[in-house]
Amino acid sequence: HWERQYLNLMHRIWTQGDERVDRTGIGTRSLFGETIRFDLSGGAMPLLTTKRVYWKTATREMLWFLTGDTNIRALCAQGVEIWTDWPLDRYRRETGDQIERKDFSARIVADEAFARQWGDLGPVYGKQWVDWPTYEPAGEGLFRRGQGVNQVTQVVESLKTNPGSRRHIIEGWNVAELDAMALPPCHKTYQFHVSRGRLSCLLYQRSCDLGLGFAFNMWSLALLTRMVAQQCNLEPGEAVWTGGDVHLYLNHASLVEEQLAREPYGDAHMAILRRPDSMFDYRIEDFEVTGYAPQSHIAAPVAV
Ligand code: DHF
Ligand code: TMP
Repeated sequence: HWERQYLNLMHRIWTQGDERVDRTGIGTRSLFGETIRFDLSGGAMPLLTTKRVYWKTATREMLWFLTGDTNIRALCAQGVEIWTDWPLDRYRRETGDQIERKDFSARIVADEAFARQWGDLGPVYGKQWVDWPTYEPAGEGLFRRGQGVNQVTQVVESLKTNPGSRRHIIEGWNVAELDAMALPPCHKTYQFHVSRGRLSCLLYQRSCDLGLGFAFNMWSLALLTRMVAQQCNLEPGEAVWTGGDVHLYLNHASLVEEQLAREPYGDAHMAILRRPDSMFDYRIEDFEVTGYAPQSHIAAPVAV
């Protein structure tokens, strides 16, 4: 079962990882440079079965990236709270108001001006993917062009016109704008590859929370590959995940123990129910998952 790769990595990190103090102060055990592969043939999808993964939440996040939006308001309005903790943390620090998360999220949804002031993550994934800023010389300096580069459109175009290229890349790591981001991108580079009519994608993730973020990142990698394959009339190939600093937070001990005691089983599949006109026309109802009967969800605290 493909999930053994994940469980084995979890076990290796927990037993042999370098224990270190990290940015969040929680502490991690970490290994550097790991790979997990998944064959997407026949509609199979890499959903963990040793705990329930909320794939619709991860899918909503992907659709939100593709809109170019970087404000959590659209997520909160759909009940997706996976990004709420970072704006919340900033709001609490800067105002001293120790508002509860659910009240903060409700206010972000209800109050547009409040959302504009407190809900933005800076120029993160969505912005860089569909509107990477460009500049042109003018007089003494450089002027920001109105419209930036839409990397997603360009990759679909290059896959269609020049499938053999080795330059099919979507990049999130905009060096000049890292300071303005709530978090510098973790899933930072997606490279696509066509071979024998099949589309594969390799993700380079510089930093991976194996207990929490990974399940979403692996799903989203496969989802993006399926969407791009559909747009380019290619069959899905492989999803290749590579992690730089792959870690387990020290406060995830009970998750690790519980998950390593479970056996993976079953294969989730996904159908895309229609063929939207472009990468930007998918809706949550377009995705149907079958064969997913996971073991119970395991809650774990997120390190902010
Ligand atoms: N920071 C850290 N420390 N770890 C992360 O995984 C992480 N991920 C981020 C932003 N910063 C991060 C964005 N992605 C969850 C999943 C993905 C995600 C952020 C959070 C999460 O909390 N997942 C829970 C609950 C999901 C839900 O309630 O819908 C899970 O059990 O999967
Ligand atoms: P860092 O910026 O100090 O590396 O912290 C980011 C943390 O968030 C780290 O634990 C990795 C985790 N993370 C993921 O695992 N997946 C994600 O998609 C995101 C946004 C973060």
